[in-house]
Amino acid sequence: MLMNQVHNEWDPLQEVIIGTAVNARFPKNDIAFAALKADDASKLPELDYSAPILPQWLLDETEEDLNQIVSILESLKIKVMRPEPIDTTVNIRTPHWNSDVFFNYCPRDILLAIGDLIIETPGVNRSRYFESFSYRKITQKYFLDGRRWVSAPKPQLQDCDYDLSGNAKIILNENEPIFDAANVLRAGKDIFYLVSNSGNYLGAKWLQAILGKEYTVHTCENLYRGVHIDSTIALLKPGLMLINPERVQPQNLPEILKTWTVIPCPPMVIDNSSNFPALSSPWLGMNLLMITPELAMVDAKQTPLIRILEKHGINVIGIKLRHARTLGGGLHCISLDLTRKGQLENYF
Ligand code: DAV
Repeated sequence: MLMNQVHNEWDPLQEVIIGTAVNARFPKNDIAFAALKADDASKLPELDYSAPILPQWLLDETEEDLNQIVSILESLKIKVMRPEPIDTTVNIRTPHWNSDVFFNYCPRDILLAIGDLIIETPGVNRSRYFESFSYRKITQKYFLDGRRWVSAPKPQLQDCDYDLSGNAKIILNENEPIFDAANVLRAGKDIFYLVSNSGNYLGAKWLQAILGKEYTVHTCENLYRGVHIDSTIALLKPGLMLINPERVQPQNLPEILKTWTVIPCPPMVIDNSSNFPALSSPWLGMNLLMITPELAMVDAKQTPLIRILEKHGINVIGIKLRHARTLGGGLHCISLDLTRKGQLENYF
């Protein structure tokens, strides 16, 4: 029996990467940076993307919160790894473009772990082109320990890959596979892939080809055209999921998911104590991390959500991540579960 794998979003968590806020700053010339913003970002205060972008106190508070999350996970006997901080002062270039560099706060976007396979995904942002390098000590170690490790074909991310006219259904053209790992949710042999500004159809096709016949990649369409799936659907345990009621209705829910019990996420508690601008929508509050099928880690201020989870038999560890919305990542984003105890199963 193969150990050392991860098959879904909920089996007992054993090993996880937690991102870092060290050196965080926003890129100024990433053509698709807007794709990182929530789809309803127009309703949010505009960030001033000219330097100096993020005050040091905000990064320090975030690192403090991340370290606290790490301590809690470690107290639960979960192994936690951190990436190497990125030098975000450099410029990167390919034959087609140059870009400044994003920070590695969200491992969820960069690496996709399915079964014994770790995939460096063909991400949407130029500024994140080499972000997987900051995880290489970790991925190399997992490779030596028996995991399979691949990098998707590097997308060229040329200007023609994006349709920024505002008229397109999503900003990505279909010239080559492009997707962030956070467009994907895992449920054993069934994999859910959001088609959105951070994932095109060719990306789903590539993922299906790499995973092979044992898996089915289900594309989720017309749910949310913004970035990533994890503030839209959260799979909690077999048969139970949390959905964003503003984005998901019975008619756009993938057919196969209709067999599961749906918890509509209650309205989010919005914390106005920091009036710093936000990269994410308020729905980032439903971006949670399952520790076991009976235990979730959730933003502590989301008390209505916590009460509903408890009603469904899920205990909650409340945590603090004060600048989650500013930095564009909640608990699911800032974590990458590499190992969960369990087998590959069929849940549908
Ligand atoms: O709703 O703002 C955030 C998703 C981050 N992974 C939103 C999308």
